[in-house]
Amino acid sequence: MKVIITYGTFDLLHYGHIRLLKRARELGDYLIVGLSTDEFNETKGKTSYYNYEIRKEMLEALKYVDKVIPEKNWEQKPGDIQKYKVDTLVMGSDWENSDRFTYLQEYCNLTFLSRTHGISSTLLKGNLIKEESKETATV
Ligand code: C2G
Repeated sequence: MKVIITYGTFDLLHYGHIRLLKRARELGDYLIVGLSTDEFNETKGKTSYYNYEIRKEMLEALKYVDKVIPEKNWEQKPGDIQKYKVDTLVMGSDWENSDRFTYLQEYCNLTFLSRTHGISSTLLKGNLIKEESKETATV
């Protein structure tokens, strides 16, 4: 069984995430997602709109995702790769050549897939906050 792993925050799940997960799953037979915990997001300088439990619930509802594990730090990846006998680590192209990932090629294959343009959690969060402030202004 070819095991694939990917990591991320996956906040405000959108079609950019879905296209990444779909393509990652198509590279093997089983897809594990290392989902950034709220605490880890803080170290990444990110505050997600949805907390870890909700983001996990949404990912587990996807047919492309077979297992979700917590991503608690940058250093856990070699251990995850060995524990789950990962064949390939997949990330979006924005991570290509990042030293957060290049060293992992000694543990498994690395594949970077093109990032989907025009959509991001940050964009959606900004729109959400704008809409919410409009609603409160009209109340
Ligand atoms: N992604 C994408 N297209 C988008 C947005 C995101 O392909 N429009 C991909 C990213 O490249 C990443 C995955 O979806 O591979 C998850 O993106 P984020 O939730 O933004 O994850 P990130 O903050 O990049 O965290 O250890 C790795 C980190 O946890 C990655």
